[in-house]
Amino acid sequence: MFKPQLLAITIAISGATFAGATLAQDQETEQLERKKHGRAELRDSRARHGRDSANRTLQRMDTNEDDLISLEEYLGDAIPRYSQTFARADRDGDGYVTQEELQPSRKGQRPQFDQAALHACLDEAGSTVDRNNDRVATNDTNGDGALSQDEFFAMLEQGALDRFALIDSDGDEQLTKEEIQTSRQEQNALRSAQRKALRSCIKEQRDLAQ
Ligand SMILES: [Ca+2]
Ligand SMILES: [Ca+2]
Ligand SMILES: [Ca+2]
Repeated sequence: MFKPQLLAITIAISGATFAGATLAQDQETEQLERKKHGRAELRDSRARHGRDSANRTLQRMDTNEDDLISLEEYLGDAIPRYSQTFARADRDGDGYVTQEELQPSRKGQRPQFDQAALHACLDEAGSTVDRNNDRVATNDTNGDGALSQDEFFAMLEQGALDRFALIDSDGDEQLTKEEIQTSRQEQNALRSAQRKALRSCIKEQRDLAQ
């Protein structure tokens, strides 16, 4: 069920700074729900949650109330968050985002494992997770080795455009509730496949270390 291409896009757009938080939140919610419900009920509740969340997204972004989200409405929702995202990424507050600042924090690292072997295992499992190796290089327009606010905003803008294109499956430059819902379901499935690959690769590394 892996769609490597889609997965790559999903990961690339989710980005280092926000992906971790969302994932942790998802996992926490999932664990809580799993405790409360059985598996079948969990599936129902997920479907309900998916519908509700697509409805909420539509309500929030659809400023002209035509039940569709145009590219303009989509970007209008994303742009106000750029400054906050930049401020969070620029950890030392010098106005530039470096490659080091884009790396996951030490807390999220797994130093007890051979990182190269872990990555090889993930690659083999079909996980094409973008490990943010060249986000600075890719977006550093003036080549000074760091991302200015303008360069960072341009990167976020491109991410939003890519995300819109990914959701807009019929390419009519309008997002329907169904397109949002389907895209959420696909992303959730990809994320869960990804988590599964990570779990099994970590287990493999742990077994090897013993
Ligand atoms: Ca609209
Ligand atoms: Ca900085
Ligand atoms: Ca569409």
